[in-house]
Amino acid sequence: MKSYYITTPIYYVNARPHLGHAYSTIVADTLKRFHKMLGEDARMQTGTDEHGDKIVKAATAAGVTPQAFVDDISSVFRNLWPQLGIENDGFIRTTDPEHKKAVQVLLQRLYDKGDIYFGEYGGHYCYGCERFYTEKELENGLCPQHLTKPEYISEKNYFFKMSKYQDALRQYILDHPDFIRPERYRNEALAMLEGGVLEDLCISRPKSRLTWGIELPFDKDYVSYVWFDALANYITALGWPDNENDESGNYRKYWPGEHLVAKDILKPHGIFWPTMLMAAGLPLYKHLNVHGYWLVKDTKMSKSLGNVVDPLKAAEHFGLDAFRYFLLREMNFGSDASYSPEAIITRVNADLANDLGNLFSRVLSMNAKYFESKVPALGNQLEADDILSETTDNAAANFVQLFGELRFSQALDALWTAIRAMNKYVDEQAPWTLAKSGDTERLGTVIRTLLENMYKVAYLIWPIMPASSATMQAQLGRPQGPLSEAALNDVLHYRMHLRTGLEIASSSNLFPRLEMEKEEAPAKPKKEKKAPAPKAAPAETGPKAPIEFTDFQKLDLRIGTILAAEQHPNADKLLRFDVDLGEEKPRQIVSGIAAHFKPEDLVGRKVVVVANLPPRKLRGLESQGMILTAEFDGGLSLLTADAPSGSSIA
Ligand code: ME8
Repeated sequence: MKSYYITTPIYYVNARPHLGHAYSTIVADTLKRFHKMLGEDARMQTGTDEHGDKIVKAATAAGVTPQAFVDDISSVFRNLWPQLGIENDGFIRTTDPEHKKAVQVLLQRLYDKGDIYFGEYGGHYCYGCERFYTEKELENGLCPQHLTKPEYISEKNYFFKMSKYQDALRQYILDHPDFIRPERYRNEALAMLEGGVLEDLCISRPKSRLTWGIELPFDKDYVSYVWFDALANYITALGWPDNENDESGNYRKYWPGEHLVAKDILKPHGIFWPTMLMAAGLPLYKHLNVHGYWLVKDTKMSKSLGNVVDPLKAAEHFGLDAFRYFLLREMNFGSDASYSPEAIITRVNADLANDLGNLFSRVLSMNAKYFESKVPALGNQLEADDILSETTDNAAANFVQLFGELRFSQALDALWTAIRAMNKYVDEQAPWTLAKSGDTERLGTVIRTLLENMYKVAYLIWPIMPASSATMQAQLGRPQGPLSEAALNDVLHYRMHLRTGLEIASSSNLFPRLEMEKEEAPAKPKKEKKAPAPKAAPAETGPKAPIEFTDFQKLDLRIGTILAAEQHPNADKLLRFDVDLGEEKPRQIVSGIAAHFKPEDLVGRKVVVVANLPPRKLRGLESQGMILTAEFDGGLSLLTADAPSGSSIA
């Protein structure tokens, strides 16, 4: 069985998890799930980076020991991941005793080989980055990351001969064009290797300055540089070095693996780590996959700006699967993306509530109405049915290809071409008209074609939205499909997956529309205060001012027949109707009459509709007209006339 190993950065425990950490970890989870779907033995690894100055400083500020501090925050990370639907197979801490021992073996191996030497070094040290900067690397004398003035430190330290591997690494990157991807980061890494001789890497800190680290096995007065310790996690987590030659161990099974990082840590992963692996005589990772930064409303997330996004709160507020979908769909992998409540609400309402959710809701409720919720048989197929299935098959194949290339946004967009085509097919095939004309065989074929195509989407969306995928599959009468190469091939290449006659869900409310809350809405420019307008008489009671006949003529009043009626998914007081006005397609009308009527009693009723009002959204559903009613003593009656649908009223 092919294996697949994906890692996230191990996060510093000096800060609580935020949106950026959640993004990398959710992406790693979806990749692991995707590779499981391909039938591979997939493993995902995350963890926490717990040594170094930064952590000591944070612990001191919190008034606790470094150990107590790291135990606390590490468990916040560990406990967060399952709540975001993440199934990590391992969680490594750099304070784990096995990791510490393994790092010492790695250090000793490089030392014995002569790749680590002792020397004097003076440099500009940034405590935030925990690294030395050369004069050239500083920007106006400041650390380019933190914009703070580094401290000039001169001391004796151990160095890793990184320069020795410079040419070999450069050649390796040239020979393996997708070793670091997307391409812009490969070019950045190459530029680092081509801009003169690479400096050797200072891999120790004297204990006189820092004790919170892994002691060097060859000099007890020094601890390891935090990055040297941290990078090794990717193999120590697999049980290296004890199982280096053990065919059945995790190291041989999963290494070399795939790394996922953001652009901030390209250098350690693109330069330090592969040269360390070369020196240790170990295979290099397969790919370094580098993503961009999440900005919040186009601004860098930072504690001081108070705009740090708590991923758990966001997932709870918007729905976990909706949040996961948004992150993968919105960010073009490799580029920066902007997070805001408006962006997530717009995306979720358009793609999930309107497109996917609405498709499931309307098809399942039609199937309930016309076939008592049983999967109808497929009759003779027409060209339109074949075109739809072909569109879905192409979309599914594109989705799999693009997702494998980490082009998540494009992959989802490809899958959505199928969802949009299905909604269009519903409108064009107009099952309600087939039902009216009694063409049950054609009606069954249309609904069955839809259900089969919907199943493919439900199955394929699992890596991104595992819970919703399971619900959708169950709604179609197939509990969570198996994950194997054969199962995926079935979904991609066969068109029939459901059982004729099986009773399936009669309704679906997967993704309720999100409403913008006051604090989420963009600030409106303040309006000039106007003098209060004279109060109009209350509309319902008092007589209204006379109007011109030409005003009355502006009204387009028509007779409509209610074809379908149901409760509005997001509002108790509203009903949603499909009303035939004699036009090509029925109109969707939303009306606030739920307190007075049961939806099922209204199907088939003739009503009077104001047909030329502009469409209006009512709790997320578009209303394309207004049904007229007469009010009396708290009761309500529908205006009606015995005339065919579409007759105009004059
Ligand atoms: O660098 N957008 O840890 P760290 C997207 N311990 N991703 C973001 C992000 C943002 N705005 N902010 C952070 C470290 N990330 C080291 C790693 S690995 C051997 C050692 C994510 O806590 C992204 O994955 O600073 C980034 O690379 C990582 O968090 C940095 O996490």
